[in-house]
Amino acid sequence: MTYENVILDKEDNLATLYINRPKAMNALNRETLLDIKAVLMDVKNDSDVKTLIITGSGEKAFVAGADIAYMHNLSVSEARAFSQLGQDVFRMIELMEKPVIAAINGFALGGGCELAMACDIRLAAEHAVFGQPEVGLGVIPGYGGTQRLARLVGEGRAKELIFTGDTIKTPEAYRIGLVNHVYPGSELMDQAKKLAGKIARQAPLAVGYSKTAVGKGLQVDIDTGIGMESDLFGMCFATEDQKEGMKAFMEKRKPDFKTK
Ligand code: CO8
Repeated sequence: MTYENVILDKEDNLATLYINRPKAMNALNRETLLDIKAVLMDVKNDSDVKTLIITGSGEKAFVAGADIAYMHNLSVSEARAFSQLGQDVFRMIELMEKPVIAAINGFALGGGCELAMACDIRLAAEHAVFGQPEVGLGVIPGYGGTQRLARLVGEGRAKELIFTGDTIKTPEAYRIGLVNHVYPGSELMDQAKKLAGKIARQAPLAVGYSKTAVGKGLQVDIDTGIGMESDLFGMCFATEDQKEGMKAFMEKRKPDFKTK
């Protein structure tokens, strides 16, 4: 299937989603969000795909935010619906039981920073720029930024970034824990693929259950969280991968996981 605003590339067990609106610095309009949603459904249902990388086309922008030209005349109810659409699409990333890596190749502002934050792991090019500049446009982050930024970097830092609209470069984003790793721009995709490959060699269901345990666990109290963890741990013992993984250890060989 071809999309107007994104490119989906599949190679072996890896899918790569490029946000592709070069004229608008890959800004997100309604159509782009719907394209992303369609790609997420595709990836979720494709048992051959183990990992998804999300990045921006070109070298300048990951995503420079929600599309301001599209938003500027929205009514209250239209703005709310546009916010909810982005929130729903980004939540699909978090709820999908496959790891999603953001390869942040340039500007990640507003909705772009929010998209990156919805991913499981963030790798950034040295030249990338992050921020939630919405208050300078008379609005607030609307794709989950007020919630995820505080969870990732802490309340004080999140409030300062959001209240000032300041942008930060990759080294500072790394320092405050917004990104996991920093690479020269020319190495970013290779490193993202390397990481995806490393994850793809693990037991797929176990990786998916881990994502669920961490993600859902962060939203509940510790006792509920560890209860959920033991349920999921038990469920692993109903999988072929657990049998193969432990048998391979006993036989001093590499496991050959068959689950898709
Ligand atoms: N929306 C629409 N068009 C954009 C956007 C954007 N977010 N960002 C860049 N563009 C367009 C520019 O208008 C320009 O178009 P044209 O060539 O037709 O004039 C083209 O991309 C290239 O941009 P610049 O010439 O500005 O390139 P620079 O290298 O000089 O600057 C920047 C790059 C710094 C990224 C600059 O473009 C910029 O500041 N962009 C806006 C960043 C921003 O404010 N993002 C936040 C938007 S608000 C948001 O994301 C809210 C999310 C929640 C929404 C909730 C739903 C209601």
